[in-house]
Amino acid sequence: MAKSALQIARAAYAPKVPKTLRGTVKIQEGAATQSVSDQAEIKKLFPNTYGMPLVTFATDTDKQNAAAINVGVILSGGQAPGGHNVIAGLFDGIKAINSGSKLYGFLMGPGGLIDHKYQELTADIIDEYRNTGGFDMIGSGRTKLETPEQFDKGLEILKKLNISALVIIGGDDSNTNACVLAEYYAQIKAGVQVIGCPKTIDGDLKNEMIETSFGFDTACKVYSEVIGNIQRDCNSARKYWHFIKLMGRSASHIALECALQVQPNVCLISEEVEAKNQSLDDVVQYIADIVAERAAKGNNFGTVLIPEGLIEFIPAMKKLMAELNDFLAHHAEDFARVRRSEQRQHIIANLSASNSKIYESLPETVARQLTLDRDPHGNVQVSLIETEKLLAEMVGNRLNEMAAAGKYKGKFAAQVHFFGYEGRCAAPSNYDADYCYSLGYTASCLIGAGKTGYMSSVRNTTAPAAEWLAGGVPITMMMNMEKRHGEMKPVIQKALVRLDGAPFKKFASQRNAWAFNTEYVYPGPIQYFGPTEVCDQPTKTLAIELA
Ligand code: FBP
Repeated sequence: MAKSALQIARAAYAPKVPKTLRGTVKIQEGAATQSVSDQAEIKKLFPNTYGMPLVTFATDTDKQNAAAINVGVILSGGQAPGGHNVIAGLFDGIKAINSGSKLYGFLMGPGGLIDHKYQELTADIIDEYRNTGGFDMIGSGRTKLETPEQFDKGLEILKKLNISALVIIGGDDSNTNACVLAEYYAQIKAGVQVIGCPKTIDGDLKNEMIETSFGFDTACKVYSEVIGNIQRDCNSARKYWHFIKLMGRSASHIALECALQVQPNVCLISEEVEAKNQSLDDVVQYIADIVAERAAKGNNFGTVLIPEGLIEFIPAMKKLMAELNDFLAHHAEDFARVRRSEQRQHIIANLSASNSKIYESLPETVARQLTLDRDPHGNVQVSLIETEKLLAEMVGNRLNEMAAAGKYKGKFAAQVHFFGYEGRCAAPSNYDADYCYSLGYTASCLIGAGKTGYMSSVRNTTAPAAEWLAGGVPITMMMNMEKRHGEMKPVIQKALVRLDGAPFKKFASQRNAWAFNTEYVYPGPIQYFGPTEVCDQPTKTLAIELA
């Protein structure tokens, strides 16, 4: 593999780790846990892995003599910067337990376990990928591990390779599956532990014990750099409004973090739109009013940040999408037989009157995008819905109406952008390189301590890395019951932006000034070398949350 100069220099970077992980570790067990809600149902579904204690690791003075272990690892779902470092940390951790330990990577996601596609990850391979972005060491995929047949098929290869622990690196859905798998293997006494690691650029896998999911830091820094570049261009030419959609599926954490970093003129927060029960029309009017007010001062330019999942949070659209999800889940085969040109009419005829009316009012492209295949977890693929174009077009139309009524005088020209994939495989920031390596190493400690059904947890991450706290959280603790594919299922609760949380409050207190004045910040690229105040800062979200 040809390497860039940065890659060569980064290979030498030694990730910073909590000081408790530097020698042999001992486990400390805390209090028993409960799921976040629906306790009775979750307890019934997870009799072997429910209620386990929180655990932390401390330095041990006794030298341990542990046996070699074989461990499997899977990268699951969307790419996130730092995944390779989780694997490197895990590798170094199991080698520290016993140098005869082996690590096997299952290829292209959970499907690799079921199809018995794997590769032994030796030191040479691991060294090639230290501190690099991407998931290409073993690939990733979105196959949902959910049936006992899949679990049994996986167990065949685990037994063949003498693997006694499996680490699943994934988002909320993949960690939910990790928990179901842990419970199943515990129930059939398979002798295989399952450990999860919190990954997703979306930042929505976090709670009291998981401060952030890895990849969020780097992805937001990459997006903020390019938004900053656009803002500088925008402020130089002063002739365009840039509508920028940002990845993040449901939650608006990425949009909020980027807003805190770049101070745009407008940033929509889906969770607020929902809380205020706003319609699409309200959102359009909100933006159009800011455009008009800036135009009145001669500023016919600006930036609008749009979270990827916005459309699902507009209450009327949410109801429509819920009915559409149920309809498509229950009539998938019939719908596939309907001719493409007749699909829109078919849906209009089959939805309830109110939803049918809204669906009918949508532009053709958006209506079609709403019926595209769901991902294997039943989610609408919001990255395929072009809300940035929809809003730019609707704001333009609204401004024309306002101009006709004498309420707007200006020039409106829009440019649209979608930043998503360009941030997911970036070289990890120092924060993500350190955090990921520590998460992987902690996973090895959980394995060494015989735990299963736990998620690796590293906390206190706004302090210097030496003071970070490594431990494990029972995955059942993060669960609640939700409707998926038309059925109630136990799933890890997604962490949405909290409107009473400090990051949102900070944004809300400043957004009017950013809307009407031009107070852009141009953060520039991630720095890997240089002073700590430039290279080692966490996201603003985390810094504000933990302040
Ligand atoms: P994960 O939740 O699996 O980490 O995926 C995150 C994400 O990047 C979302 O932000 C986005 O909506 C989705 O993946 C896109 O999925 P795909 O890579 O399958 O197009």
